[in-house]
Amino acid sequence: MKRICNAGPGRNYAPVDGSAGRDRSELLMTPHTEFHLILIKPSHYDDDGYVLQWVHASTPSNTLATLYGLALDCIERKVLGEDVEIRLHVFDETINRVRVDRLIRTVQADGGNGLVALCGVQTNQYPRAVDICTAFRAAGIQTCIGGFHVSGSVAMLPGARKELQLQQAMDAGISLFAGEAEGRFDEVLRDAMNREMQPLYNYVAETPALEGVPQPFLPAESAKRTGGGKATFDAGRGCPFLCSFCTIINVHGRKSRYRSPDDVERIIRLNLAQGIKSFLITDDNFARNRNWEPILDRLIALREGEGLPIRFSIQVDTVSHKIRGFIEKCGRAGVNRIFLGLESINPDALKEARKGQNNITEYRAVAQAWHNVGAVINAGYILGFPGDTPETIARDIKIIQSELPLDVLDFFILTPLPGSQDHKELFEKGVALEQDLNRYDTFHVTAGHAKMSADAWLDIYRRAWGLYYTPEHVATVLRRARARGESLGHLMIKLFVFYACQAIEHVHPLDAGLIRRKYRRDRRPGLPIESLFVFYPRLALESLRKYSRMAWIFWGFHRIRRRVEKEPDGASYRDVATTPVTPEELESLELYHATPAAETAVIKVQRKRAAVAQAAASAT
Ligand code: B12
Ligand code: SF4
Repeated sequence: MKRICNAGPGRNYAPVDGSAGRDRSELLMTPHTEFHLILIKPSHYDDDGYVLQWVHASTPSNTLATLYGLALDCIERKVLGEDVEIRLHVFDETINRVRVDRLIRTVQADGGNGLVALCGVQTNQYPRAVDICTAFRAAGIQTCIGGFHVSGSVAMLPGARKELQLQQAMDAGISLFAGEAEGRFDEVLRDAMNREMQPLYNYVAETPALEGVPQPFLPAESAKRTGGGKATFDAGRGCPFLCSFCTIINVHGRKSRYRSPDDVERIIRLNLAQGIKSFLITDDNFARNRNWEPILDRLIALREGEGLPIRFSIQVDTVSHKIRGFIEKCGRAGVNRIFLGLESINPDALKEARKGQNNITEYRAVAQAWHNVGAVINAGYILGFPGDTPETIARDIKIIQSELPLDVLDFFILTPLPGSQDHKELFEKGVALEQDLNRYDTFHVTAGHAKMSADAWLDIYRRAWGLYYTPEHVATVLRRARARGESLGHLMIKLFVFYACQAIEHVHPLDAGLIRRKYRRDRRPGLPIESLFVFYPRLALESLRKYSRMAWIFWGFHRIRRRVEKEPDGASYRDVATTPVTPEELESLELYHATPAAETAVIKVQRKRAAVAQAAASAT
């Protein structure tokens, strides 16, 4: 999707360096200034210092889509004046190589007016973003970094600009933007045009309303190379809960802000017009979007009324089944995959993480409720809570396999992300934390642990994938899906991808993609550029090894699928995890007796149920 000029819904895409897309005679007749707006969602560096890039990445960037939508709106409204043409370039670095030298030449050839906007920069991407900006700054081109690293740091530790590496960027002439860009992007563009960029735009305290603001949009060319042809949008922002590892509540706030059903319908239709039918709704917790019902009603009308073939992936919490009508309407609206923040099956860990809304006695019910509407469940699991050891983690994975009907399970290393309460507390206590921000990607260890060395922690993190995705368990997950009447092809691919990304690339699946791209010269500053004769033979050998391993793993998963498909009586398969929830299971399942905290949770539930029964009895 690189080098797209002023492309938007209903317009033709035209290359920036070509004449197509502009009426040259018109340009010659009017006084004319060019302003290049270059949107870049940066990637980050791998352990060898090369930029992590793929031919096809796992997920599109919604932040990039949001900024792209805002940029199109600025172009439409000619916010820089009638005589200024804003030329828009967009790069998702996970799939596009950013040729800084060429971009500098393009901007300079047109008079040097422009802004390089580094979009949605997370902590692990911040060093890469700074490196890209530094190269543009050396050529005198203005740059600005926005996203969760800047916003989270400014929101939680405004006095730690140096420690969180914000001050160094500002000193190097890079502007920073904290907060959300809706309603503020014009100001940034005007300042860039006038060459009056401020070191820091700080809007973290003022979260904008989302109804009627420009909608996220990316041209199909990009969407087709990410997430298998998915588009993204945030139907809302903000979450009411208080998880201590979470940065979202401290940046987007705890109050639900949302788009209107009309906005959502417009996003859907724009994407359908470019052949995209599948969507990732990026709300961290769509179940807590206060507008969920009108939005779902509209989606149901589009699906059931007009027969539009739309499908959605959403993120929800573990008590979403308690919201009356929510899951049923999601199913009718076309939700076919959910991301569930399970995080742990140990109530002590959940309590420490202030994730009080997660009650392990609800896990089986919520998972079964989502399966009943045909959704694949992708649960997130965090490794490294204070009580965790390699042994308890291995035990917990076994319990999950046999007692919880989850499909995909993906693991994260507990990481004190700047912007979270955890990070703030550790920082204020002076606890030593990883200084290389590039490693805050949730698959590197960045803090100490009371019971595990950094090596032991990383080792169990890497082994956890193999412990969950055993051939036996892959077969079990497929058998459960077959008993629900689902076809197994897509689910098998998901299981394969989540296992293979870690096994082959040692990268989290959400950060990964298909077929690694690596450029010799795109290496982290400070590391040597390797010689042609070292780099290319090694890359060739590495690729050969990786792709033969990938083919072997795929073949293994494929064989399991074929075997399960042929098994007799597949429709009547049932195991402990898929057995409907009963009150008696509180006595029998290991989930409820693995730790003293789990037993306490059970006692509490039993007492509560007894009190409710007693109250009901005395009322009759
Ligand atoms: C969807 C999502 C993803 C998607 C896409 C990424 C994306 N940014 O779109 C995928 C699956 C790829 C992903 C992966 C990961 N993610 Co993620 N992701 C999200 C999620 C849920 C939504 C992002 C979003 O669309 N937000 C809505 C947009 C509009 O808000 P925004 O990003 O803040 O952007 C606004 C402002 O920041 C500002 N802005 C942003 N950039 C710029 C630039 C300029 C110039 C200006 C002026 C303004 C500006 O304006 C924007 C519009 O208002 C967020 C949580 C959240 N609610 O944001 C986590 C989040 C961003 N992810 C996070 C993390 C850690 C990751 C992973 C490392 C692992 C993981 N735990 O999932 C990987 C990294 C992989 C990668 N290469 O990106 C963290 C980042 C925290 C941090 N301090 O680094 C978050 C905050 C969640 C959390 N765990 O706390 N993620
Ligand atoms: S439920 Fe999710 S979004 Fe909400 S506070 Fe917890 S981690 Fe953050």
